[in-house]
Amino acid sequence: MSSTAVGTGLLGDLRHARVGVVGLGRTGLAVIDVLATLGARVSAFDARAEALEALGARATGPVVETSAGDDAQVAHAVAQADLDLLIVSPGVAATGPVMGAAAAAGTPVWSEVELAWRLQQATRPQVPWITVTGTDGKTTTVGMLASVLGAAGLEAPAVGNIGVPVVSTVAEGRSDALAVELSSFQLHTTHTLSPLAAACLNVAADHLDWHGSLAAYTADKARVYARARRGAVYNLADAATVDMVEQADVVEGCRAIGFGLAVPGVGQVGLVEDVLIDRGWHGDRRSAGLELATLADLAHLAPGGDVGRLPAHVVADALAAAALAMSHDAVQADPGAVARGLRAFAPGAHRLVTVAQADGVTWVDDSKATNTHSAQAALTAVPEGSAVWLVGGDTKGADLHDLVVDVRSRLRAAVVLGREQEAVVTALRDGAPGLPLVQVPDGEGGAVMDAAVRAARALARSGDTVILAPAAASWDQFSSYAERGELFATAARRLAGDGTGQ
Ligand code: UMA
Repeated sequence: MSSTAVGTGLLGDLRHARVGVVGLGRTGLAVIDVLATLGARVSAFDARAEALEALGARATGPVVETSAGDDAQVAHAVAQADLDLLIVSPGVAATGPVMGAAAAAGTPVWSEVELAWRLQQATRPQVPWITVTGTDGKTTTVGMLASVLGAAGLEAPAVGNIGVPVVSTVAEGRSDALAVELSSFQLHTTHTLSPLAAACLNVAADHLDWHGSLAAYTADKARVYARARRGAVYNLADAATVDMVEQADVVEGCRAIGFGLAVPGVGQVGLVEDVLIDRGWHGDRRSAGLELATLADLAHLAPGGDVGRLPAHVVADALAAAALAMSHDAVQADPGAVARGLRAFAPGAHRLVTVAQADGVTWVDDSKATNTHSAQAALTAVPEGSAVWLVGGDTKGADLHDLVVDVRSRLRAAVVLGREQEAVVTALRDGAPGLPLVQVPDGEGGAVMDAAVRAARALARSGDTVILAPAAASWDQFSSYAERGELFATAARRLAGDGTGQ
C-alpha cells in the first residue's frame, strides 16, 4: 500500500494488504479481530513472548507471522517484513526504534483509533465522535459526556483510552454517537479523524519519556482539534489550550468555545453562582445565557455529598462535558439532558474513592493520579497537615519538586513506593524538610502495598486521611493503576477491619 492508497477507500485498501500490528494488549487484539474481517494479512509483534500466546485462536485466522523480542528486535522484524501498513498500540513510544524503523522503511503508521475512524467512515459515517484529551480529567469528562448523550436518548458509549478499544465498538455498529477519550499516544498516529467537537482539557508535564519533550507532548495533544466540525472546546484557565485552538486547522464554521469557573462571556460555558450556563451554543447567546444544570446536580461527586466541598476540577470537567455535549443536535433540542446526565454519572473507580474509615482515619484511593498534576488536585482536597501520602512508582521522567512544594502544607507524612525512589525522596527532602518519611522496599505488588498501608497506619493520627495519589504510573511494581488501587483498598480494609497497626 502506498501512502496515497492509505488515504482512500478503507476496505479495498486493506483486503490482502500486509499489516503489521505491534503490541498485543487490549488494543492489538481488538485490531487483529477487525483486520480479520477486512481480509488483511497480519504480522503480529510484541516485546513479550507471553503476549503472543494471547493470540490464541486468532493465530489461525489472519495472522501469518508472529515475532517477539526487545524493542530493537521488533524494530528489525518490522523493517524486514515489507509491510503496507503498521498499526501500533499506544504503548509503542514515538521516540523508540519501532517507529524509527517504520519511518525509515516509509511504512505508514496508524493508531487503532485511525483504523476505527476509517472503519466508521466506511460503514456508518453518520455516527459522530466527540473527543476528549488532556493531562487530567479526561476519563471523568468523557464519562459525564457519555452520560449526558445517553440522557438525550442516544446510544453513545464512552470508549478509547478509558479502556475500550474504539475499533471494537465501531465494528459492533450499534452506536448513535461515540464519546471518545484519546491519549497523546493515540493522537500521535491518528491522521484523518474529524470529530463533531473536541476538547483538550489541560496540559501539564506527563509521559515525557514517551514523547521526548513537553513540546512534542503538547503538539500531540493539539491534534485533537484537527478537522473539528462544530466545536473546539478549550479551557479558559489554561493558555496552552487557547493556543491550540487558535492554531487548529478546523472545518469552516467550527466554533471555539471556552469553559471556565467564572461568569461566561459570549462563546463560553461557565458558572453564574451555582448554575452552569451556556453562552456558547444556544441561539440567544449574545444577550442571554441558557441554564444547563446546577452544582447540586454534582453533589454526589463531592466528599460526603457536600456541594460546598466539590473539587473545582470536577466542576470544570462537568462544564467541559456540557460544552461538548451541546455540539450534538439531540442535546441542543433537549438541554435538560445535561442536568439529568450529570446526575446519573457515576465516577470511575480509583479516583478519589473512600475505601475504608476506622479509628478516625479515612483511606482514599486515587491510584488514577498517575502524574503530578492529578496528585496535586487530590491532595488539595485534604485539610492542612492531615495527609499521609502514598507516593511514587514509575514517575515517567517527571520532577516532583514543584508538586512537593505545592502540597507540603497538607502533609503529615509520606510513604514512598516504587522501584526507583531516589527522585521522589530527593523532592520530599528538599521541598518538605523534616517531614516523616518511610521508604517501602521493592517486592511483589501485594507485599509492597501491605507494607505501605501498615507504615501509613503507624504514621496517621485520628482525623487524618491516608491517600494513595502516587503522581506516577504503576507499571514498575503493579500491572496497572487499577491493580495498585485494588491492593491498596484490600490492605486498608483489612487493617481497618482487624484494628491492627494502631
Ligand atoms: N508493547 C510492545 N512494544 C512497545 C510497547 C508495548 O510490544 O513498545 C506490548 C506490550 O508488551 C504489551 C502490549 O504492547 O503486550 C500492551 O499494549 P499497550 O501498552 O499499548 O496497552 P493496551 O493494553 O493496548 O492498552 C491501551 C492503553 N495503554 C496505554 O496507553 C499504555 C490503555 O490506556 C487503554 O485503556 C487501552 O489501550 C484501550 O484503548 C491506559 C493508560 O495507562 C489506561 N493510558 C495512559 C494514560 O491514561 O495516562 C496513556
